[in-house]
Amino acid sequence: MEPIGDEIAYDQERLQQFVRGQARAHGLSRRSLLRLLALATGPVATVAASAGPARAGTPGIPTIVKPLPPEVFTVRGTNAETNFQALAGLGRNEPASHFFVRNHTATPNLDAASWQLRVFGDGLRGAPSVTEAVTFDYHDLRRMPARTVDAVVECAGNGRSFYATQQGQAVTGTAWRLGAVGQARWRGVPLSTVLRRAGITDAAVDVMPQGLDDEYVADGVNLGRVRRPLPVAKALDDVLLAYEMNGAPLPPDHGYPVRLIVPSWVGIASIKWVGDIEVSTRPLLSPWNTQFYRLFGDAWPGGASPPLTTQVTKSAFELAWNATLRGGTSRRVHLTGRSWSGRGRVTKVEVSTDATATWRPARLLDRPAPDQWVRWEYDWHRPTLGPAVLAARATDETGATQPTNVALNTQGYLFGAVVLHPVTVT
Ligand SMILES: Nc1nc2c(c(=O)[nH]1)N[C@H]1C(S)=C(S)[C@@H](COP(=O)(O)O)O[C@H]1N2
Ligand SMILES: [Mo]
Repeated sequence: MEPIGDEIAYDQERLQQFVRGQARAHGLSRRSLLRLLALATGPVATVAASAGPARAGTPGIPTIVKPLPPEVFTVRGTNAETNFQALAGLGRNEPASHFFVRNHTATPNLDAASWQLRVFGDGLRGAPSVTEAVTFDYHDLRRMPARTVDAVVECAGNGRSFYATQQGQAVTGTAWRLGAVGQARWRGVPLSTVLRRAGITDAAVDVMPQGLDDEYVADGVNLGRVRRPLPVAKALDDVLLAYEMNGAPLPPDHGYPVRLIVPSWVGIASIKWVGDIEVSTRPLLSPWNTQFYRLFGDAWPGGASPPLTTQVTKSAFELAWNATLRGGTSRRVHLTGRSWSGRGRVTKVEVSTDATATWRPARLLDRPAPDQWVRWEYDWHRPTLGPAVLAARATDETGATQPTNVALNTQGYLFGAVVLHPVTVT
């Protein structure tokens, strides 16, 4: 960074601090400040004057708005992974301050007052084109009957790094440990209500929500805005157009003003910052259900799996990686963690303190519920001092449990195997 005498560099730094929540604007809204900064500076102007997204990869322009303290988050490119030890002692729903962020580009600066949802396509009565779309504004949604759900959102790539570290397999994508998952209380309007009011017909088969964040460029190819089709059966079932997270308006990073919440499905289905929804009588395609979010590899000889839907069963200790645990004097270590599954309620969790050689039941601290994780605890008695490998294994109501290995897929999705967690007891 240039010295502060350089006005442009200074204003860029100021903007960064403001966006990180480290600076105050003294009564100015963030929007107004961005406008002022746009007038004051050249390079920032293109970003700010559009009231649109900062472009990912622009040096010095953060892609996530909320503070990312290192105790809580591990930053991975444009994304932030929740450190599981930061969830210890928190409720079943976690605060937005701790919720992981997965951004393809950057959190856009949107305004609920001017926001509109445009619904269009040949699956609606009258087949309105995108320019003739049925529109809803923020207050229209707020006036409709609301529903509240406690639900996990999890990235399909959560656990991806363990393909390399446990199975010796190279995969592409963000090298998450287990913290690309979170649970919150979401409130909003059932997507079915909006689709019915927009005039969905029996001929509709797919619904494609699209985000208002910047277009996503991968390997030099512009793939357009983030969007992914949902079959009508799911769209009319339990999907929410959410405008609240834990009783407050959605924070910018989590989709303000309105996002989809698609319970139990891979996180990419839960499109943030939704701006339009196409309703189609033919199946729709986007890169997010063709080249991404399917399983590719030798285990799928025909080409690829169908587009991913539900998440697999997983477990995580609320411990740092290579944590040091004090077990010396009390001869007992209290372990806690969380387990979840997209296929049904988690009904059983077992813990191993000897690298999966033996397993003992953990005690569930929450009543098993669909779309939610359960917290659990385990007392490790008389631990031997020195290094140890912990493991946790959950089983859901369908009987789906966590294997020791999973078949490789080249993009490293759905790592549901038991994770070996190294610790040291002192
Ligand atoms: N518009 C838009 N929606 C999006 C994304 C995105 O980059 N842009 N990321 C998706 C992915 S891959 C995941 S895992 C979830 C993450 O939601 P969160 O950032 O609120 O945790 O949002 C999904 N919705
Ligand atoms: Mo994701």
